Amino acid sequence: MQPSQSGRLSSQAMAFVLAGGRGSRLKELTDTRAKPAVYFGGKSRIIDFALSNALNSGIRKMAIATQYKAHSLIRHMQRGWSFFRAERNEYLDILPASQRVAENKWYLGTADAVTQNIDIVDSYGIKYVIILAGDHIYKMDYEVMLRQHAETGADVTVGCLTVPKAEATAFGVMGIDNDKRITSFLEKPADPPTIPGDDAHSLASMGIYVFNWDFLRDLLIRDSEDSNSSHDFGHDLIPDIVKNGKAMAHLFSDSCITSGLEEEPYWRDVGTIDAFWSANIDLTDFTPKLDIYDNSWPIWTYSEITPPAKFIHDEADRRGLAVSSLISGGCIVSGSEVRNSLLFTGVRTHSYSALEKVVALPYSQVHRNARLTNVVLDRGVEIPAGLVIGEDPEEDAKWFRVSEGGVVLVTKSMMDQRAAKL
Ligand code: ADQ
Ligand code: ADP
Repeated sequence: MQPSQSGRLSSQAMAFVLAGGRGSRLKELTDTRAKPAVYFGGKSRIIDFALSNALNSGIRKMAIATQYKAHSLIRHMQRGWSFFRAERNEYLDILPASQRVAENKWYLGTADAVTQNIDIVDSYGIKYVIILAGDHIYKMDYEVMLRQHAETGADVTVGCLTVPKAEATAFGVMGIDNDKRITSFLEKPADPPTIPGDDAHSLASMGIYVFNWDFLRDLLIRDSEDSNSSHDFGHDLIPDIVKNGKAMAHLFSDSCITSGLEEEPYWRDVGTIDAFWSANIDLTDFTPKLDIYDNSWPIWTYSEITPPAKFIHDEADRRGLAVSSLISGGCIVSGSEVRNSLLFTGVRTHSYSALEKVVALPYSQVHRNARLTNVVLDRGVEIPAGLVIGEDPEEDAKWFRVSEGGVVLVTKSMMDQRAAKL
């Protein structure tokens, strides 16, 4: 039976979203915006997934700690997430670094981002805090995790999932006992321990944590006085609780939201150009691994008011068409062929151009006779007539960023530099 709304622990919880990191492996895509503000899936930004999970889970108090290149993120929040009403006891606070403490300092680590805002969290009058990262793509009901936390009386509950051992070096890796109590925790180990009975996989922290606020508050104050600490959840606080307290693991598979379409739990870091490109292109699959059309778990966002996407014949009676693709509002596909691609708001493709596996961010434009394969176009990029990208890696690398996996990222400043030299 579903618990009644008042019995839901989410009504006594706040989400504290860490959105300060740059996401430097996304290269020039995060030159002007923080990773959580990077576009994803045709209409949204990466941070919308964590925030929508919180909202859909019943959480009505949120704070977002920003730091690196926060302008784009803050503008998005103001436009799309400003419907919280204090008179209904709902809050969404944006907490930029360096404005809260006397010494005018940046957030030193993820824990310090919370420590510097203790008074704000206090003012919410909540019992539980769920710490989230603003940079992952997944659908999860946090109420289930809160419930497990409350039932086990843990000091901290850490969200975790199974990853291939080779990838586990980028995560906090844990060992657990039969009751899911965490018995060991290593932050980004060079040689990750594997799951007993499965040499190929490790149990990785998702970087999401549930605490009782009273407990976390004391811990943060102690941590802030410790000169040996880097004030980071993964490096300092979680290993300390594993050693000296009660840390429990929450399995993502217990609370992930899947529709009839999704065969297995979906969680992606999208931290590299290759991961970003393929997670977007995957949405064009016949059976996508992530269902963004599930009305029961909507991904909330800010969306511009745009006219419908338009597909037209050109004067030579060439059809403008898009197949196996996602085309957002305001796009005009004119006399060109778009395949297995994802066009964000307001993209224009002109006659005789061809796009295959292209992620085109808002208001990018592809002029006549251009041909693009396996490309990411940053916002507002204009591809001049006749340019071919994605067929000759050496030529591409002269002007653009070619990823390890062979995806070509094109930004406005790359295009400007190219134009200046030619
Ligand atoms: P990392 O992925 O290395 O490890 P980290 O760089 O600590 O994550 O960033 C976590 C989140 O905090 C990100 O959303 C980032 O934007 C934000 N952030 C980083 N520094 C910040 C700061 N100074 N102020 C505000 N926000 C900041 C963590 C855990 C691992 C876990 C992985 C899962 O430490 O144990 O496995 O996340 O991805
Ligand atoms: P192409 O290079 O493919 O000929 P154009 O930019 O000349 O592309 O546009 C071709 C067609 O696209 C126009 O004839 C028109 O039907 C449509 N189109 C272009 N701009 C708009 C607009 N602002 N509103 C509606 N339709 C437009």
